[in-house]
Amino acid sequence: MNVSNYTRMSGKTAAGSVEALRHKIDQSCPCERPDDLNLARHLLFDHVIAPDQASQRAQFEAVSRAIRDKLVRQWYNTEAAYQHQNAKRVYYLSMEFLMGRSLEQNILHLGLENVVNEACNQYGLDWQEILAQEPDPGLGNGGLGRLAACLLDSLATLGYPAMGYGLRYDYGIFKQTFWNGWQCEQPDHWLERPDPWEVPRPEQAVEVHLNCSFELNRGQFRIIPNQPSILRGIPYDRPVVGYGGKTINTLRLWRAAPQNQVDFHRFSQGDFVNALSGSLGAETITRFLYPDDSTPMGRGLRFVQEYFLVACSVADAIRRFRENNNDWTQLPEKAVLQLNDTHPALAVPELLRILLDEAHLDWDTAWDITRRCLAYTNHTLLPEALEKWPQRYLKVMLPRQLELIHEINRRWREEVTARYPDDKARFKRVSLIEPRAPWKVRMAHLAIVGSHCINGVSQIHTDLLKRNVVPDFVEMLPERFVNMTNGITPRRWLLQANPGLASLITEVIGTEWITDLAQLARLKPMAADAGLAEGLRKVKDQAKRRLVDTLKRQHSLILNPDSLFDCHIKRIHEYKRQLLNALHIVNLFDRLRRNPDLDIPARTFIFAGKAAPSYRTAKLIIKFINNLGARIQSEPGVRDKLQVVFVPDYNVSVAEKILAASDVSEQISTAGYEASGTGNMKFMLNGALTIGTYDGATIEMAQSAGEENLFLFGLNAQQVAESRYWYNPRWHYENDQEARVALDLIQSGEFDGDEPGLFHPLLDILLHHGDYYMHLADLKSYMETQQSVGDFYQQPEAWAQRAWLNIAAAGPFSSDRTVQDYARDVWNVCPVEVT
Ligand code: 26Q
Repeated sequence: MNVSNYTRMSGKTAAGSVEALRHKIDQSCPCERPDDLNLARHLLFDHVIAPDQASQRAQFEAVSRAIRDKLVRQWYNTEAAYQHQNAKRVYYLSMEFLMGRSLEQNILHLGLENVVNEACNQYGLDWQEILAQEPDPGLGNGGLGRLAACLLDSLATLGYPAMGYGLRYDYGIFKQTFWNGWQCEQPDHWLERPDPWEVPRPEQAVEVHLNCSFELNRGQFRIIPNQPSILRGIPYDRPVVGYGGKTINTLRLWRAAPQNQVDFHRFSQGDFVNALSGSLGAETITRFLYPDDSTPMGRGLRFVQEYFLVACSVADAIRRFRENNNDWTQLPEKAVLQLNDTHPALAVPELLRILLDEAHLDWDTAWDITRRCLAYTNHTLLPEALEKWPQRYLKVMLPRQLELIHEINRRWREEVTARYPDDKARFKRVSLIEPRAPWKVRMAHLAIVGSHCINGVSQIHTDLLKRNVVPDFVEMLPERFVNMTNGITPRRWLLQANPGLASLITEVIGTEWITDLAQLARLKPMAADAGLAEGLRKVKDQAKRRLVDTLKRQHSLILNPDSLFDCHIKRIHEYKRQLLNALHIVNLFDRLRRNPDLDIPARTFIFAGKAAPSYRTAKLIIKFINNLGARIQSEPGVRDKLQVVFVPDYNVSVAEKILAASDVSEQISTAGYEASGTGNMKFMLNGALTIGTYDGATIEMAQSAGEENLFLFGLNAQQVAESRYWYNPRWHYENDQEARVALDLIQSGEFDGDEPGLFHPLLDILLHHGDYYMHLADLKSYMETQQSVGDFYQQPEAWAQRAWLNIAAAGPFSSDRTVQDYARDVWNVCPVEVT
């Protein structure tokens, strides 16, 4: 095997494999020469401007429209093939989709990078700048939304007839900036300029019936009971291009609009402003994405959003079914709706309502069809995150659906009573409605009873879900519970995010890994190869320098590219323990200040992630990390060895840049609290080594790579649960030097800047309020393990070998594998050949 010369990186050499799959598209829509792209035509006709005068934004739109032209025919063919074969379809219902930018991905998936390159040269376009013009659609909070995007990518790449259903929020997740180290939130008006990818389809609008109306009066969203109204859901379609461009599926996002734009009575009386108030109320429904963990304020609107998604999507799926079928009992053979968490759980009463009231089926038939069409994925065990909606919301807005929920509950509890006649406590536990005022509907119970399949997202999560959260349901319906470990798409997270490493891998094992990630296992026997070690070192080094340049240009952050990049990038939450990482850094600061000659490798700690606007502790943790970074920067003996940066406004595009440059991946959640994680997999695939706890899918990564090839530490989930009763953080303060050093330094005001006592709430959490997430219990073993990480980094060959062993073991964490598991065990669907 020739493993020499890994160093000459030629960008995306993997494109060769797409070439073969392109011939069909080329026949009808040739795209071999730059002129075939018709860039100038788009600039002239869409923007009425000459190429040399167009702004970069206009250039971005023109290139995107030109690329869209190249995919529409196959997009159309895909739908035609599904129609023609009357194929069973997967509908993925999600309140969130974090798709990332589209232009580069679509070019890559269509194999058009050479043509686009030439076109850019011809017109003198700055490619990187054009790519940067595209807003990163932030239609999600984090893992759940990104998982939806990875699954859609795999569904299209594998040729499954699938569609994503979501909401077209005018405003995505807020933009994050820092002011004096504090998180500030800015609105994300991502649709301010026309989006070249979306296709509005007003002719396919659906009606949503509610028993109330909405009004926007002096900025207040109001629900007016007993005034039935009809909303319009207008679909906006976005192409989901499978790798190779054969299958192009659709992400359909709904926008809310009023049925009647104006109140004609008011209008004719000259009250023009108020004549529009109802219409503004309707449009408010898809105005913005709710941030995770937000305050109860305005939650009623979130409920309406959830129903709106469900009503539009179920109606749309059923209309499509009815176009080719007239036997309602065939619905489960033709459609399966996957519920991404309980957010779309109202699909249960909604589908049942249609089958009863519109198809006029009897209860047993309608209920059987409903259950066989629906499946539910759980993403969290945190009790505060399990959705419950006040029954009065349903009473006011959806009385018929509430009636159905009561009947579902009655029948379900009858089944439970039949099996456990005297178990009153169980009867209360399994109810779909909390058995006390204010009578909330338990959405997880509704989703479980209404689905034929319920899954967790990693083995440990599924086990804990079954054992601790819904054991009564598992006893009654054991066969419905399955595990579907999450995955990530290797196209975006390796091929696109890390072209250097992608090319290196392709030079060694060819391009097959792009659509069959298990091929990476072929790298295992070569993991100790000196040429490969050198190759990895070089691509990492280049990626680090690229990140350093970007952060300098965009945020004036100055990083040392020759240091170890230790990355903790994810939403800020106490269970994810950014604070544990910070306590380690405080200790390093202390040690280096005492002894600047300490023999440890220079380290840059890179944080990124947003805190929910109402989550005060999370925001204080951000402020603490920023102050810590600033304090270290001001200490001459320390700053050459240690650096802390917080990269603002974490999103998919930022993740792509950081991952490629990472050496160490922080996956240090309190064991038992991270359902799966998917960032952990992205790091593994990009050749970073993991320091982590026995939690989520990190456990499965360790099983795949060999536990000795990760740096695992700390209490496991069982130990966390068992020690809760007697855990005493004070004991650690009194007995562990690491805890004492860190807490004393924070207490001393070392990091307070000019705001004394600023971080007392963090000390309170750790020392006086019981340290719920057990930072202090794990600090000692975390620090010891971090010491081994640092020592090991001093042996570059051994480090590279271990990184390769991790890459070689990443195959099972492809979302292609996840999708195939769902297709076989949950959806019972097959791929469809598109010609
Ligand atoms: C609920 C009600 C009102 C407003 C917001 C929400 C809300 C929104 C988003 C609740 C939860 C979420 C997101 C949860 C999430 O991202 N969970 C993550 O899912 C990943 C994919 O399965 C897992 O890998 C992560 O472990 C899990 O934390």
